[in-house]
Amino acid sequence: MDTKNLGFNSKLIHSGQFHDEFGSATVPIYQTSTFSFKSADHGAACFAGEEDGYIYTRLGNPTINALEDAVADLEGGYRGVATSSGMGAVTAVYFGMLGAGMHMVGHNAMYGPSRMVMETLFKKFGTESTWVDATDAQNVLDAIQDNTKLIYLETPANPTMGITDLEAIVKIAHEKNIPVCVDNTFCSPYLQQPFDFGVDIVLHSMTKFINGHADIVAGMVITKTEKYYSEIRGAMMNIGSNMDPHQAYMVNRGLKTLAIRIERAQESAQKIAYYLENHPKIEWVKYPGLKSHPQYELAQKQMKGPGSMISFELKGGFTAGKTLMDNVQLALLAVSLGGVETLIQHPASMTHSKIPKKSREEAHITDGLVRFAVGIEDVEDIIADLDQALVLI
Ligand code: LCS
Repeated sequence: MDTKNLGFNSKLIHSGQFHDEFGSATVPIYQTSTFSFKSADHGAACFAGEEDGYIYTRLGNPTINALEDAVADLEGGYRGVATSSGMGAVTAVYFGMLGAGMHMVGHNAMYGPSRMVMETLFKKFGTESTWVDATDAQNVLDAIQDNTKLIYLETPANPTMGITDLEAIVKIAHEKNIPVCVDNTFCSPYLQQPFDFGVDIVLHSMTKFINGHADIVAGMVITKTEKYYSEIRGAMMNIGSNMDPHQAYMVNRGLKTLAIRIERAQESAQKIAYYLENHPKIEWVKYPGLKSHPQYELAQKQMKGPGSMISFELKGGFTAGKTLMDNVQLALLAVSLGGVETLIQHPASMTHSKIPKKSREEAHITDGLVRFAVGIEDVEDIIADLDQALVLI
């Protein structure tokens, strides 16, 4: 169906979806590794790209393509490239856009492995990177070199909740013909659409909000136009970081309730952020919906809502944070985010532990920072859980 004039909630249900010859309400799982050709000529034509047709699931599959079309439509992009994980999406962009002798500039606070894979594996093959505090666009400009081929951002950033001015950075980058990629995982297309600000490539760990049920690991890259699409799809197909049809079915199922899940968690997160900000044992809270957030005004302009991720630090630093994490009962002590259940974790010893301490400190990922991913339970229960654990500190 043509979804062009539909609202976002309607697109969530209908974008990319097709119904099979039996009239199935949902996109079926085409659990097949390969597809038979009608004839030898048809097979040759499919390989030559002269005829449409599925060949082999690593290269394309109807269930996976439905999800790619859905997310691309929601982001307002050209086409999507589904991947086996969020890291599969990150590395498909790196492999597709970069090579030996090339350089990229990244935000210094972002999901740990997205930075570490560049500073270790890609460095080994001759790609250089510079990591700066991109919440000040001038730092990005200062880090650009003659061989810079990619600006890579994450906003809000995991786990500092720092917000980057996409419009300002796109302006700087495009003046020098450098494409900008944004990891939109923390917002999903429901809360932020980076293409509206001129960004060229958007990616997601769909393990988080898009799937939303903590039962699947998956990723997606979307390009704004045809440019860069084939390089990134080609990288994904040849590395083999493709999605599986069953995985695609599950994500497509979770996607449909994205808006109502986010609305619910976000409403609770705002209340929890106020509660934490006013608690005598809390040193600081970073949440884009609080006026105390350093980029509050920018968040209002760039995001449709503040989301459901909160970072905070307790008075008493890591020792106090450890007591809190060991004593919450409703919140699960677990990494990941964006699912229906509330999670709490400690980035310095968990998600960002592979980043050297000095780089972590430069990026404001302090040893006492606790990350809280708000789920869709009753907010009174989440606050009561925090309350009983905070008493013990
Ligand atoms: N980008 C962001 C912003 C992420 O938060 C993650 C995972 C990834 C990319 C990678 O996605 P994956 O391969 O795991 O699907 N973030 C995690 C986190 O904060 N805790 O555990 C995983």
